[in-house]
Amino acid sequence: MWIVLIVISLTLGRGQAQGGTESEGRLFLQEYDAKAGIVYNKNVKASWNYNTNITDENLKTMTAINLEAAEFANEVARNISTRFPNWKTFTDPDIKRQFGGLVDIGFAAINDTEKFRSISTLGAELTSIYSTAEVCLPEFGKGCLSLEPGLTDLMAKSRNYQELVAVWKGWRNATGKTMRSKYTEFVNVMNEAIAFSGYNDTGEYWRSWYETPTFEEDVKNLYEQLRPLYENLHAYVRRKLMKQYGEQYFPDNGHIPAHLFGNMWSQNWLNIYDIVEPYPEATSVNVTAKMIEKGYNITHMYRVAEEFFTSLGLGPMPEGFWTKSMLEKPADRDVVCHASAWDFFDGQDFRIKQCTTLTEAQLLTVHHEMGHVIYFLEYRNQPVLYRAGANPGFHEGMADIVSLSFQTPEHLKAIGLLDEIPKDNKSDINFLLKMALDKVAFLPFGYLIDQWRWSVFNGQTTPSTYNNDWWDLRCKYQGISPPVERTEDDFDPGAKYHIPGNTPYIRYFVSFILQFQWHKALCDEIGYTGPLHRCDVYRQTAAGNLLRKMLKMGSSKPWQEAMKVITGSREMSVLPMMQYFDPLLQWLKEQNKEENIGWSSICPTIIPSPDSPGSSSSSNKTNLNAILIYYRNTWFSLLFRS
Ligand code: BJ2
Ligand code: ZN
Repeated sequence: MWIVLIVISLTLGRGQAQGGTESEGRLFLQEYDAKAGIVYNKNVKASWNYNTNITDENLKTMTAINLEAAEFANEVARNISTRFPNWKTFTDPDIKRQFGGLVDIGFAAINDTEKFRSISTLGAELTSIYSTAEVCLPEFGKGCLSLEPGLTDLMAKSRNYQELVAVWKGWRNATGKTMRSKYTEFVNVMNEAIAFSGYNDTGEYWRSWYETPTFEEDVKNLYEQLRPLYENLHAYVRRKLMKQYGEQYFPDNGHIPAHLFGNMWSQNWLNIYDIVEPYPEATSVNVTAKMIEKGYNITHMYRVAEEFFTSLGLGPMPEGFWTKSMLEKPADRDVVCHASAWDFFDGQDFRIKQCTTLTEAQLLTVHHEMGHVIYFLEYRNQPVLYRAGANPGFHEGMADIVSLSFQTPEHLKAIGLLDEIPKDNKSDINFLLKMALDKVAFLPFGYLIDQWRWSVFNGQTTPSTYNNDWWDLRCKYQGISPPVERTEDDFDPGAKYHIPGNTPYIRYFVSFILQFQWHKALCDEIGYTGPLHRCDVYRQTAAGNLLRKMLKMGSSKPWQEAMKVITGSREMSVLPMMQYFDPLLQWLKEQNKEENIGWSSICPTIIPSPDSPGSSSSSNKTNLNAILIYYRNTWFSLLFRS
């Protein structure tokens, strides 16, 4: 009896001195999971309410609930450090991974409630400026238009140079320009908050989600390998656009004016396919026209996407998806139209919010958003903490992988959006060029957005050079120039959703690599032996099964392991993308024989504005920097043109 008592007290004593045991840790996580599901659910609901009905009332509620969620995260992290001070010595890697996730509470770590509240409020206000902006175009016989559908449609269809300038400039005046000082404040308070979590700046925090110390270098290398593909596309498209609009509009530095690509941000060039089509006499595909001819409506678009996934054995969308999603733009209130997919963390409620219209581009976005929902569905049985992509690029890769099958002539024929599958080479080049306008044109854009933001977060880019540094990157990577003068009164980054929306962007660059790797893996899995660009995995459950193995892991393991499950390798690689586009690259090189590929690295002058709101006009040093940059650019451009 004595001996037993001594042993028990020793065990307890030792337990207390060293903190909770591993099995207590496991119980703690179970309890956490049940509570976190409720907290997350409440938080997402409040955010949904704001995003689908922008009102002050909904903003207040969302911010209050955000604060509750932050308090919960803090409490959990505190509990861990008091009850499990030795959790890092636990042997179960899964418990350690979850504890690691729980103590890394991001912005919630800040010890000042008001400052935390301001992160939430500033983010919502910036998104609201973006989402409610309008541009009035009376000089072109048009009234006031919002981005979706009005301005997007004009950018896609107008071939009037001056009208395109007006839309491009009008959008930037209505959005970025009005949010400059708020954005500066937003950056400062986020950086201040993230320091409490031990990060040097917000960019470092965002990059930590990739669990790769060499991440920045890795993406740079991937980009460099793909650069020739982009440069060849750029040179070819430049020549076609010159023919369309006239050489007088093209600067002699080899750049293309940024408003001529059929897209507000020059990120996706699909809408100018008609201008750049290689062989007009061969087959090309006009999905929008076919959708209209076939009597598609909005629900039909979502059913078509769902059917693709169910044909692989994935999905379907749960019942509530159809009743609770916002699939069309409501007429009676302001909403955030930018499309998105939502996981409500209760294992049943999954929704899409999209101001859907009847076009091919929108049909692709429907597939993209539904791809996210498929990922949500597959990992719904994981602990709440692991209900995320293996890294953010994985989520985007999953969202986009279907687009590679969906757009093949084989697939479009199978679902009645194309009459005949073309077999000739010219039609094949037409098809590949169209895919390049979507997938290759995007690469530098996907890469540069966070180059800019990382530089803002780490202080290398200050408010006095926000726009200058933005255009340096647009010029360096995309080879494009603004069609009208830009100054530091403008804030062109703010005209792109993800800047006010505060969504990291490098995920999309990563996704554009991954989706080709996975597409190849799925095509190999089903025994496909033809050219990679004509592979369609529709109705192939073997492909669905392989994909599912990766999806259902969520973020429970480092992404390299999820990658291994699907591709057999732990690395990101550009080879499948290069293989996919190789026939086009060879063709483009031939077409570009007489062209100067590339462009001058000398960028347009962005005029500094010492007293622009948001620029730190009180700092002489930054003003001096801005002036120096002005002279540097002027000098360089004089030199170049002479
Ligand atoms: C149209 C698409 C995003 C996406 C939305 C808005 C921000 C995050 C989500 C997340 C998904 C998740 C988008 C598509 C390709 C390039 C980029 C662009 N909207 N988001 N909740 N795209 O990725 O779906 O839905 O991970 O949970 O922004 O620039 O248009
Ligand atoms: Zn996405």
